[in-house]
Amino acid sequence: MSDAKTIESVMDERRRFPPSKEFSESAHIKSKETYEEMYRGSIRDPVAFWEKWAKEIDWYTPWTKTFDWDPKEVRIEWFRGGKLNASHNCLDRHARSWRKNKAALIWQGEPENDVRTFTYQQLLAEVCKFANVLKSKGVKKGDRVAIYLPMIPELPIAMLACARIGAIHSIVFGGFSSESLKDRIADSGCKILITADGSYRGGKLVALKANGDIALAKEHYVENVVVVKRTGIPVEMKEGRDTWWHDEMETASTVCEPEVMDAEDPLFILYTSGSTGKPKGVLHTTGGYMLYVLLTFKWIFDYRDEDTFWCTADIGWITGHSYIVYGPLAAGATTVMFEGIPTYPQVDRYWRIVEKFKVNIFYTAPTAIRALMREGEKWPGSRDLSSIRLLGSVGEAINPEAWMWYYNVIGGGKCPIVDTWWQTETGGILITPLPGATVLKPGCATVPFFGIDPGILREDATEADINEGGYLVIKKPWPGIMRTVYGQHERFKDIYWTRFPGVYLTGDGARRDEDGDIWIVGRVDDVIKVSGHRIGAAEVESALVSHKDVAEAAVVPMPHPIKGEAIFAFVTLKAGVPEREELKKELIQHVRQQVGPIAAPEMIQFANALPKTRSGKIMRRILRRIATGNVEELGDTTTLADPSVVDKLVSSRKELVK
Ligand code: 7RM
Repeated sequence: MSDAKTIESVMDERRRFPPSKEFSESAHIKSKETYEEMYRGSIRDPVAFWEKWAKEIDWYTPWTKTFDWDPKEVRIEWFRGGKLNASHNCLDRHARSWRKNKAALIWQGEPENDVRTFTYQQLLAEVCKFANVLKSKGVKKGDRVAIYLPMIPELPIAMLACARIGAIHSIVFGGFSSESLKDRIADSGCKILITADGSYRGGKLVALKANGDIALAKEHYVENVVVVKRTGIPVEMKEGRDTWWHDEMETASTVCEPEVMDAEDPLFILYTSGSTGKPKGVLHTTGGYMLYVLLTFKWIFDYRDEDTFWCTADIGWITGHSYIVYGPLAAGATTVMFEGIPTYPQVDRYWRIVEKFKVNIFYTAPTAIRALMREGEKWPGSRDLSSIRLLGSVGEAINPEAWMWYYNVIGGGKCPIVDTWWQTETGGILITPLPGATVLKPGCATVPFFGIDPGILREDATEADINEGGYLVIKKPWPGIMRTVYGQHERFKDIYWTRFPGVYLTGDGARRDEDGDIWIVGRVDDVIKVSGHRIGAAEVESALVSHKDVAEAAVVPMPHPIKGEAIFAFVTLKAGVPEREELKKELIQHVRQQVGPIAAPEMIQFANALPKTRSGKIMRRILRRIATGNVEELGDTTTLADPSVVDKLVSSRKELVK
């Protein structure tokens, strides 16, 4: 559980922001009463609720059983027997309607003049072409396709092409290292890799293809590599394996019938970090996921056909999968996609894009808000943000100060903020305000979405009292929940369904206030959220230990004013290795190479020994407090094998702060 201090500080928050009359009147969900009535219905009879709303999706064949599950084996099935295709739902059905010439995707490249807009019919044509390219490479239904691309239109095109032919995409964020890419390609047995020569990042060029080549130097099943030319940096093309995207697309047909998929056929795998071991391949299936992202998108972002929606996430993370691509396109929306970063060429880049495309709904992360807040009001103040009518936040709890700035400076004091809590595993948003119905509280994720039945449990599985922190669980499966860890169903059961049998364990702590609103307190496991990116302590530790001079490492979060959390590493060197400042730099570099730049430790402290229990378990609770500088409240240290270890760590931590 997080420190009592954090809990107290958010409990002081007494500001309330009810939706305005104008907003509520035109919203999909217009009042608290409507929300509550629909919510109660969805919990009393989830089958009837989801059956009714499943008609928002196009089905080739209707399902025969809406929901079935075996809590013991954790087999979850939604819409058994139902047949559909995700790319048909995102493209064909709109291209056949009045939306055919509506902008589906507006892409803003990092260079200001790189803008590409795809109508629904144009996007469909591109997707069909690439689907045919995949087919020509022998990719079939059920095959895994690795995608390692920057934020360029070819990324959603490749995703939807996979969905069209029933191949399972596994997208690897462009900021991950070749080593991480290699692990992910191997774990899911990908047959083909889609990548680019390089990518732009804050005016610099990053080599992607070269990373791909390193990843493929080891054992794998990859037969083909398709390379998008984005930057023009030189690459090596391996004869017989590597081809250019533009060459392949030149002759590809724009006609490709979508594959008829079962509701429970896999749609994608996305790797995510947990407490232990290597990242897990979170597997999502077709019917339930598509329905869940469509409905959450429509109602939480209160989407109307005339709106332009912009989610600033990278498609390499779940937020981009669900709320740049699948949710918005399933709803027939106009979705904006941005290649660059918020601070390049200047810190007003986001606000320029809002102004340029007249963005109506803007969805970003607290870390970006804090970074831009620091630059002052003059940047947003000199751009016209009046098109915005709704704001969203995701990735970590938003601190009330950032919330107020977002509300007043970006939203002009008139736009609701939806603070959306969810996870890679949940597919879509679970806890969030409904903007026309919910009274907002800065820093509070508020209420469950329809069909979501959360609990906050004590160690002994009883329900926590009002304002008592506990484990956040969800008591029953919803359509968007992951179905398994790819190839490791036992791991899925162990991680999520064993601590409290039969309920989904989120890994987060939460409390419910006197109004019944849910406040997320933070992770209760060893996951660190660095700038909203999810990093497993175990991965960073194993990267550190793989360095020749390191004997042992323990990694914990430390608070950071912009990143939210940063990585603090305690490192024990091998006997005889001197402690040098240079070595710290080398270790940081090593982690960047092994995992990726996002996992680089902020601070390293050398430690002769780490605090351990008599059974040899590292006591992270103590290390967390030391890293935070919170050494007055170290708690009970009597169970340590050698309590003097702690005193040494505390005194050397003090020296670290100059
Ligand atoms: C969407 C995403 C999931 C973890 C989750 C939380 C944290 C996400 C919020 C939040 C407080 C929020 N997927 N988290 N959103 N905490 N308020 N609105 O981030 O798989 O990468 O991370 O992120 O700890 O468990 S994720």
